[in-house]
Amino acid sequence: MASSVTVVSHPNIALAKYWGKSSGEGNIPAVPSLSVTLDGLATTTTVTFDASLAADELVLGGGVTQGRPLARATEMLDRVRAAARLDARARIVSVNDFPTASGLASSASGFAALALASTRAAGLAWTPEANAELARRSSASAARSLFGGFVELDGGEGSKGETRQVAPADALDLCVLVAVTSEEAKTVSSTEGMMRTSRESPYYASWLVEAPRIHLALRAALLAGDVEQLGALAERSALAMHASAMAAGVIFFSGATLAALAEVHAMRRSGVCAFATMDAGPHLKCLVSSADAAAARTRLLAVPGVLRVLQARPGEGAREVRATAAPVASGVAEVTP
Ligand code: 2P0
Repeated sequence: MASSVTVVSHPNIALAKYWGKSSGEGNIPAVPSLSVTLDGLATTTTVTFDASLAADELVLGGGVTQGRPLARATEMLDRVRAAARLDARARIVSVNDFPTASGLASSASGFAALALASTRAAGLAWTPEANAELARRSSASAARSLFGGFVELDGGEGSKGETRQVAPADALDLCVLVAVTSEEAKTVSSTEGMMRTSRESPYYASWLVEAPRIHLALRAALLAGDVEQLGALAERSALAMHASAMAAGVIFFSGATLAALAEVHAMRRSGVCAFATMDAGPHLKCLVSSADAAAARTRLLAVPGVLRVLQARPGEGAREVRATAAPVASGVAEVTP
């Protein structure tokens, strides 16, 4: 029996960052993190278990993909097959409508979609928490994209790495502007970057102390509806994470990232409540209220090296959608949300 499930999921942006892993099994973060799941950018993934396949197949963005991406997908599917007592291999067809592997959290939405689509296609009726646990083992930030709105992922020695929604998408009037500064794939993966940071950075120990404090304060700002405080803490988290990584030679910023950051600071000096956050890539995400979004977008677009600016708001978690047609060889599934 070939059973096919299509899921749409969105990237999430960490406001309080995860950087570093706990010792031990399960890919549990060394620090707690808190993110916002975005609308506007989407991954659509169809998983079909098919007994006639000799091996798992991965079609990413219309191209047959092997090597490390396929191996990571198979690793997740093997867990699903073991839980469902299923032998069949699977065909995975996935498309992103935003740049892949460039620090725009494509692994987060990708593994969130794959977790939900593969457990459903295997006939497992898992809770979002169980799917988040599966996703976390492949990519910790992916656990957060199973949920919508503002989402927390536990971390630290002794933590089980559980994930939960802290506030729904409409809890804050927040707009996320993604200043895209490169269409290239990044050169250092997040996993490698954080391993190098934990081994080589003289400031990693300080990060482990500071990150949980920022997380707690940011969580309180979120629950109090204080956008300005939340933005300020998000920027502090990003700068602390990057400072500790940079001291190990792990540098994700480009000249355009710094120019965009300077523009965000100029916005603040001119009275606009705008804050910046940066992940494992050269793009900058600007946090503003919806009233300031249009003006902030225009200012970011004028920064040399900013190629385009995507606009997103807090959105929904990963969800199954009805595919109106079977995935075709081009890798594009027609989807009716
Ligand atoms: C985050 N990042 O909290 C942080 C901030 C990037 C910078 O989580 O090793 O792909 O697969 O668990 O989840 C990106 O790292 O890392 C990430 P793995 P992941 O969003």
